[in-house]
Amino acid sequence: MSTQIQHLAANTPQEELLQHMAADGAVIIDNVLDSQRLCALAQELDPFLENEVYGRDAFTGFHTQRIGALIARSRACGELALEPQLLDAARAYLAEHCDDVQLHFTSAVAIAPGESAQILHRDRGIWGGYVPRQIEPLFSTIWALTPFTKENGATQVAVGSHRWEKQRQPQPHEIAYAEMSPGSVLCYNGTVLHGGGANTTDNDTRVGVFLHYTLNWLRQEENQYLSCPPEHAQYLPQELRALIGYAKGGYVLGFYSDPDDNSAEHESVSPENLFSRHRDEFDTLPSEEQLVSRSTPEA
Ligand SMILES: O=C(O)CCC(=O)C(=O)O
Ligand SMILES: [Fe+2]
Repeated sequence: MSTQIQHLAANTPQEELLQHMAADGAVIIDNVLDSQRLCALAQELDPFLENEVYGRDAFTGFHTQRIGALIARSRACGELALEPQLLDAARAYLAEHCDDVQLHFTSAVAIAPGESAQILHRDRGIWGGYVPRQIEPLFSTIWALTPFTKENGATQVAVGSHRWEKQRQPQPHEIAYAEMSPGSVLCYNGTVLHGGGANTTDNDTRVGVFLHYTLNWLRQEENQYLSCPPEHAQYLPQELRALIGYAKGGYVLGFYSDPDDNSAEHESVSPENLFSRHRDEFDTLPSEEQLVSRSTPEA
């Protein structure tokens, strides 16, 4: 096993990407985005990054900006969340433990000069350790908008540490840096140890767009219904709305009833109905056999 993060070409077959995720817990796909898409992302995010609001503790980083609600704020970020190569990979990677994935977290993270290295952690810790280790809950992406270098805060990853026992800490030589060019993307799971790097440069801020996917039956880290409320969600493509949670995750999982509707037109229906005049367009009933088999865990 290598202590470097492997780099793959953008046209690498999905199977190979998933092999690296399984072995290393992380992999980089080089040069997925062209300069036009990078410009659009920068243009849409710059106004928010101009607000100089930094983290409030060592974990969020006193020299690090974090901008959320990216689906409501940036059309280019929405397109990125639907990027077929990555979304398909997320679905395939997480398929063992869910019927589908959902978008879990969006953030533009800018690490400015003077930032120290973030403590290494496993992102699955947000669920407090209650998700058993045999269930991998996350497929996460960090898209480089600027170069990521060891000097400017490239994400640190302890390659293969998703297979370590919980207490093991990496030796310095076991930590790799996600060095990559703008338009490249780091994929990593929720169990591999990682953290933002220190930025020791004088004037080189590192900016990445974080889009994390999780099992559609787990609570999302970023509350998408508040970060992208219906007034915003109505303008999104249907697929993106469904991806952030405005869809059912199973027969009844995630249904809603309209509190102001006395005519019962929107009673126990899919959130898709908020945006559609066709009441049951998105409600397909499973057979009785399917319902019984889905309610019974495999031995
Ligand atoms: O900024 C980075 O490279 C990583 C940040 C991170 O892992 C986190 O905040 O959970
Ligand atoms: Fe993290």
